[in-house]
Formats: sequence, C-alpha cells, structure tokens
Amino acid sequence: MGMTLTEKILSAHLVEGEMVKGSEIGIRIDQTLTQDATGTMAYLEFEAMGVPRVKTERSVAYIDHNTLQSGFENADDHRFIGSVAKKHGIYFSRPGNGICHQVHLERFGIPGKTLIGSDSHTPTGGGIGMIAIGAGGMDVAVAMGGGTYYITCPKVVKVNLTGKLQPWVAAKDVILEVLKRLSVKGGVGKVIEYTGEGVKTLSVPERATITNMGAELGATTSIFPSDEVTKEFLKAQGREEVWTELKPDADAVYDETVEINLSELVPLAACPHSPDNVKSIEELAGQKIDQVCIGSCTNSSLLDMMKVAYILKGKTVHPDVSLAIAPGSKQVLNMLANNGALAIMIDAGARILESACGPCIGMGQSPNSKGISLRTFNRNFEGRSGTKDGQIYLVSPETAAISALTGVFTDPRTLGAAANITLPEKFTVNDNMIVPPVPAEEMDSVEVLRGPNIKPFPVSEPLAETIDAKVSLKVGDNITTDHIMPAGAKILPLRSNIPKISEYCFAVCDEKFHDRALEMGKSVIIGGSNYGQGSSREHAALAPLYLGVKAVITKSFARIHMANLINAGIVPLTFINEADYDRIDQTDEIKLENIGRQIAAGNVIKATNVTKGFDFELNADFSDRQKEMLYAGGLLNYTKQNA
Ligand code: MIC
Ligand code: SF4
Repeated sequence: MGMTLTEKILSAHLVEGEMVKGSEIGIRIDQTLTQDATGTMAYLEFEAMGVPRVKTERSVAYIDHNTLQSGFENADDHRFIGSVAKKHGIYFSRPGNGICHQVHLERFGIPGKTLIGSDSHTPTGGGIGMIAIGAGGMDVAVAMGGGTYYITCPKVVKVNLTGKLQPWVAAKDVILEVLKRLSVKGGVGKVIEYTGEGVKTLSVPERATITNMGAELGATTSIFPSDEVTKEFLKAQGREEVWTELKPDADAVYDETVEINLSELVPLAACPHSPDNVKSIEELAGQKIDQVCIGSCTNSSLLDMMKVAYILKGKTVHPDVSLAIAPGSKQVLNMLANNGALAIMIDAGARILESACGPCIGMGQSPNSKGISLRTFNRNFEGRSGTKDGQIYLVSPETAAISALTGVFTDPRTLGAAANITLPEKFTVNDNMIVPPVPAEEMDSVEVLRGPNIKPFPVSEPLAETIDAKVSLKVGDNITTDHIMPAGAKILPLRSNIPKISEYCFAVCDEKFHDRALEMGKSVIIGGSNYGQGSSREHAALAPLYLGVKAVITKSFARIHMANLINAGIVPLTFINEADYDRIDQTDEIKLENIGRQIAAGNVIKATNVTKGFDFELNADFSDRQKEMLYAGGLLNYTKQNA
C-alpha cells in the first residue's frame, strides 16, 4: 500500500511506537524554534535539564512577539534569550529580523525535516514540505536536549486542489474555505495534506499561508509536497542545495478527502469571533470599516506586500480608516524599501510597523470601541486585539488593501484584471541579524544575563492519592488559550513571571477567578468541547498550576493544550457522558479517589460530585508515558527521574 507524504516523513523519523493511527508515536526532531513570549520559559526549562549544548541539527531563538518594550521586562527577556542561545548552541534571530515563521521559512526550513516550535503556527514550514508542529515550551526544551517528541499518530486528510485561483482570489481564501468546511475542531488528530493539479499553481508563500492557518483547524499540522516550485523558492533564497523532491505515492490511502476547485473560490472573511465563522466578501460588501492591519505570520511575505503596494499605488487611505502594515521579515522590508513599494505604502498613508507580530497579539494598534477591523491575521478571538468589543474580520491582503481605500468591505475582484506580480529570482539575502552560537569549547565564557522579572517556573508535585477539590470555574465550548491566559501589551511582559501573570488567568471570562482559585487552595476546572484551542502557550497550564488547579474536566481538548496540561502535571479528563457537564456547577466539590491507581487500571475512571451526591465516569485515555508523567507531576519531574 502506498504512503502519504505525512507517513513517509513521520516513519523516517519514528523512534518509538508503530505507525498505527490513534496510538502514540515518538519522533526524532531535526529542528526547533522558539519565540520570545514562550522562549524565556522554554530556555529556563532547558537549563533545568542540564544539557550543555542542543542536540538538534538546527535550533533558532526568535524575538518577534514582545517588541513593544514598554518597560524593562521585554528587553531583559531578549538579553536572557540571546545569551542562553549563544551559550548552548542556538542561533539567535535579533529583534527586528522578523516573525519566526516567516524567517524560518526563508532561511532555515528544509523539505522532509521535522521541526517543532513553541508557537502554534510552526506548521508554516509545511509550505516547503516539512513536518512542522506547534508544541509547548517544555516539549521544545526536551527536543533541544535530544529527547523524543510524542504525538498521536495522525489520520491524514487529503485536500485535493484542482483548477487555479481567479484574479484577486487568494491563498487566504483557500484556507478560509477549508475552515468553513471543517471548523475549528475539524482537524484535531489529523494532518492536512494538500495534493492535486492545483498545487503547482500556488507559490511557496501562498502554500505557507495555507499551512500556517491550518493551526486554526486544530490540526497536528498541514503539508504541501516539495516540488519544482519549492526548488525555485529555495534557489531564490540561495539555498537550493537543501531541496529534495517529496510527494505522496500515487496509490497513497487517505482517511478523508476534501475536494477544492480553486477556480470556484471567492474572496472570504472569517467574521467575529472565530476563524471558522466564514462569509463571502460579497455578503459583507458596503459595510463601513474603521481599521485595516496587514501582516502577521499568515500574510506578510514579499508577494503579499507587493500586491498591497500595487493596490495602494497613487491612492490615499480612506479618511475614516487607519491602515497599519507590518512586513514579515527584515528581508521583506528591505526589498520593499529597495524596489520602491515601501514608498508607495507610505505615500498612500499606511502606518508602517516593525517586522514583528505587533497587532496580531494585541501589541499595539487596538481598534476603537466596537471598531470594525479587517486583518490579514489568523485569529479573531474575542478581546485578542486589545479592544474587548472590537469586531475583527480575517481577510486576504488583497481584500484588506482595497477596503482600506474605500472605507467599506470591498470585493478585490472589482480591481479587474490580475496584476502580474511574481516572486523574484533572487531574494536579498543578508543574515547579519542572526547571531550564531559560540563553539562548544567557548561556552563557559558566555554569561547568561537574567533580569529581575525572570522568575523560576512553578514546581509541580507528584500526583496526589485522591483529588478532592471544588470547581473554581465552569466555562463553555471553544475556550481559547487567549481566554485562559490572555496576551496583549499589558500582560505579555509578564511571560517570565508566572506568579504575576497568573493574576490575569481567565480574567476575560471571570475577573474573580484568580482570587477564588487561590482561596480554594486546590481546585478543578470544568470546560466544554475543544477546550484550550489556539496558541501553544504553556502559561495557560503553568498559571493554573500555580493557582492550585489539579484537574481539568471537559467534553474535549485541543491537542497542544492537553499536552501542556500533562507536562505541567495537571490531569486532563473528558466526560464519557457529555450530559454530566450540565450536572456540575461552579463551587461543587468533586472527588477523584485513588486517581493514580484508577489511571493505571484502565481508561475509565470514576468521579463523584460530593455536593450533588452522584457518581460519573471520565475518560482517562493516556499512553503509558503520559501516565508516568502524571504520576511524577509533569514532564520536568519525569525527565529528571529518568535521567
Ligand atoms: C499566538 O498567535 O497566539 C501566539 C502568541 O503566537 C502563540 C504563542 C504565545 O502565546 O506566545 C501561539 O500561537 O502559540
Ligand atoms: Fe505572531 Fe500572530 Fe503569528 Fe502568533 S499568529 S506567531 S502572534 S504573527
């Protein structure tokens, strides 16, 4: 039987388990990346493991999230990460060099390799045929130390692309169409593999937009084949030698198939407050808008920016609209400056931002009250923009640029004939903002620089015999990590200080949660389905850990967050009978007797609602390794025990 591309790369990296769908497998990781908002913790964890030098083929530390620096905290973190990287064998991408995923694709990604990153949009690398997966910081730390990375052996979904995109219909519209069909939980436990005749019509940056935003499906990752188009891209980056051809076997068997005729797609928008709440621009056309933001790891490539410049040329941004543009990397910004496109944008009235995440993570450019903001980003969760009642729509750069001029939702197809914009034969390559590590023999000469805001991570304890605790919070479906541990300009500087950041834990849902949880001492959280969707931030597990949360009981979990809970030693459990969710209220007392023994004995464990006087069953479907981690109180304790 033929293999999918996903299966080929995974089996070439398999070090534990068997390629049986649904079972746990361990894979070897070739490359890692971190960004600064998750990186400080990840490197503290790496240091705690005591491994002197990274054992991967390539590890890179990026600074791109916390670049507002409204206090000393961010700059201290940058210095810490820079010095740790230099010492332990990690390449350091300095602030200003760009967004991790964009830069990694340009400068480091290699077809057929495995990459994990402490950021959920790491699947961007799938655009050049990598198996690139978002993970928690602790998993990345372990992989840097040469440890195995574990995932559930995924089902593989084939998205068969036919036809060709019509003028002004974009890669963003492809992924929005996939989200419309599959929803934000449709990808859980799956890898989305793109195949078909339509693939060759898409450039690498377009493919990367699609794999990047595949994160919003909840998928393990997404991947395109590595073909002539990939080769041309790598050649233009001066890295042709890393190219290899990669494709699925002709008789590969897929678990599901989705057919998309590119020729039939139209410009789309994800409406507030979910990436799968998709409507056509035609339906929204004419509605007034307040803000447009172009950039983020989804849509900030040179190709995207050139299309935007083409649309803005000789025009002025509508008087009622604020337009912000953040090119994705120094390479992109530099090339725009040299070819005149930057001048066109400035001339039209765009507010040019540095090459970083910026408004995507609420680092500035929050819209006005109830403001309608069109963004080329990948997430529009409530409050993420920094304005609680902001109305965020996710659109293509083409739709964003034309709407910035008209002041209303505008279908970019009204622009008429296509613009002839293609990738350059040569990108401007200058890696002067990437600092290599010192050689191993000089590592002792590097001093690691720690600022006063960098506090040790909370220590977790081995699993208690019985968890007997009250429900400190009950929440509904699709709770994101932006609910659990919000980001934004005010809170992000606290990422290296868990006691302080935990004051904001769940503040979006219930401002009293922090105090209540501390008062209870230990507690349990009750959630709905797809709990923990969105980012990879392990702070969404570490802050609850610090606040005494011992178990989280839900209808279902998102992949990365569930792994982060186990890594933190918090027990994630799901209802066998979803109706039991309705029978539990906040402050009810829940008892999980002999929990360790119950987990060891089987997949189903018994729980008691002491307050209401009934028993109910929970799913505890853990691999042996996950069980060991839970007994030990998390990944770090487990790793130390096994060292
Ligand atoms: C995001 O887009 O939500 C982030 C900010 O990039 C996160 C990482 C973080 O919270 O630091 C992600 O996607 O993993
Ligand atoms: Fe940065 Fe936004 Fe991409 Fe997250 S989604 S890595 S915040 S640009």
